[in-house]
Parts: sequence; structure tokens; C-alpha cells
Amino acid sequence: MTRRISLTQYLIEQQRQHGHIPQELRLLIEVVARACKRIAISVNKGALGDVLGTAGSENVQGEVQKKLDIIANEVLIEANEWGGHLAAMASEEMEGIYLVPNRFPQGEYLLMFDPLDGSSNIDVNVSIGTIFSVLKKPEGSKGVSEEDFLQPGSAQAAAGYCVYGPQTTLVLTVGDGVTMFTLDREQGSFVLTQENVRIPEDTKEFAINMSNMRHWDAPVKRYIDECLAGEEGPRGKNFNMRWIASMVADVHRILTRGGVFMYPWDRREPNKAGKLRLMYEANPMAFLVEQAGGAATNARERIMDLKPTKLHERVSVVLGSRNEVERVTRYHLEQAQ
Ligand code: P6P
Repeated sequence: MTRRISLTQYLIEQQRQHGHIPQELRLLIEVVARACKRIAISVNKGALGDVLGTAGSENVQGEVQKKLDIIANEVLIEANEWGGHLAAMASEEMEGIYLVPNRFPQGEYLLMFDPLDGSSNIDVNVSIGTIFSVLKKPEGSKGVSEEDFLQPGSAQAAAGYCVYGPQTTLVLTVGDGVTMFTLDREQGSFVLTQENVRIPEDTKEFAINMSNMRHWDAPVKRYIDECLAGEEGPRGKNFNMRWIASMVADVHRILTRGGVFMYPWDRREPNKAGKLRLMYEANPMAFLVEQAGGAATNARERIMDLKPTKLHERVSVVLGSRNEVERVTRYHLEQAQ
């Protein structure tokens, strides 16, 4: 049986061979991975660990917080605040940024995360996950402010997610391709299971919440209608649909076998650009998808080119197999003409 290498060995070898993973960034990734292992333990306990159900509070998004949302957030904060690799953190579950306490050394990285994405699936035992994004603190900035986080996705130093499903899998990019590590529970460590992940340019599978159809903009309706028309329609082929309502799980499927994921703007809340958050959902997923040969837009522009204006700003998301993302984006740009 081939000996699989651990996340630690992989990162050290990458650093030694390519030198593009600075020591501090390697430490950061390992700390986040360790935090994800601890979150996986709580997730896997379910009812046995008294971690299901709501916490009786709301987050800054006005969403009811699940107990595991808060547990996962606390695990990530506690694991990362003392290491000396971070200057500050930001989370879907916290209104403002979290400065590393003065009793700990300050580092040069900024860490953002959605500690537990897909919370509506927790109580029904469907895959959920942690999404994270890493930026460098701007050169020369004294202290740290929210402004320092407002960098385009193209500035990310690293991004990844951990999906808590039948396997617990960490998926990572530092800008040199996408790599997957599966948690070996007997060893208690993440081991390398796939390198150079590639998304097929074409697909027959789309992911969207169809119950919102009556609220969609015309280009989205046109694209989905053509998929539903199948081989008798303009696409000349039949399509399949998947919607897990857990972005991490839907993106993991797309990284594994292709597909297009859409959470577009709709008329339910016309003043909101979309449902998903730019800084700690769309940007890290866009980085991973592009590094795997796919594409990610807000239906008009490349997501990683967008200049953020607020920490929790929302964005419309179309990502996955390049040719499908380009088609959806083209339909939107044709509408604008
Ligand atoms: P809906 C989970 O709450 C999430 O942020 C994403 O993970 C997921 O893709 C989306 O919302 C699901 O939204 O409206 O289908 O429940």
C-alpha cells in the first residue's frame, strides 16, 4: 500500500522545493487544519454531544445561530490567536474584526472564515463545512483595522475549506493548484489524497435553489430553462440538478467532478447583491475554483477582481466549469447591451 504523506510533510516539502509557502503561512495552515479536526469531532458527535439545535441568538447577518456555529467560531479563534502568525481575524459570526490580544505576538496575516457553512443542514446530518481565506496585512499599516481586510480576492495568500461529510476533507490552495487531504482518524492527521485538482471545462450538472425561480433575473431564467430543455433544446444535451444547500458540499462536488453552482441576485431583496458573503465564502471558493481551472464571476465580473467595501458584503455567485460560467456571464452581459 502506498504510504500517504501528511499535511505537515506536504507543506514542508512544498516550502523546501518551491519556497512559496513562507514559514508563518505554513504554521497558519497547520493551525487552521488542527482547528478543523476539533470542529469535526464536535460535528461528528451530533446529538451525543449536545451540539445540535439553536443557540438562541442571532449573528450579524440576522441569522439564527446554531450551537455549532458558535462552537466552531470559538475553536478557530482560540486555536489561532496565540501562534504569532496573525494580526487579526474576521468571521461570519462576529460583527467586527477580532484583534489578536496584546499578550500574544502579532503576525503579518489576516484570517477570515465562515466557521460552519451550511448550518441549516446540521440537525439533519447533511454535510457542512468550514471556509477560510488568508490575506497579508498591508505593508506599513500601523495596527489593524477593518479597512486592512478590504482587499480583492486576487490578493489572497491562501484559501480552503474543510468539508465534514462521510469523509472529513481539507481542500487547500496557496496559489499553486488545489490539493486535497483526508482526515485519517486512526492517525488523527490529514493525509494527502489528491493533488492538481482539475475541474472539467464542460458539465451536465447545475446547482441552484430552484424554489427561487420566480424571483430570478432573465439571464438566469434563460440559462436554467435551456438546461431543463435538455437534448431537444438549444443545449442539445440533458442536464442533472444537485442542491445541497451547503456551499462547501456543492463546491466539493464541483471540484471533484465538475458542474456549475449559482446563487444569483434575485428580486426577494433587490438591494442585496446576493445571499453569499464575498470575503469568507465567495472569494476563497473563487480562488480554489480558478486554481483548479474553473471560473467564478458575480454574473458580470470576475469575483476575485471585486474591491470590497464592507466586511460582510454579499455578492451574486456563479462558479465552476469554465464554459458554463462563461455562458451564464455572457447571457448577463448580452442583457446589459
Ligand atoms: P438556501 C448556507 O446557509 C449558505 O450560506 C450556503 O452554504 C448555501 O449554498 C446557501 O446558503 C443555501 O441557501 O437559500 O438554498 O437555503
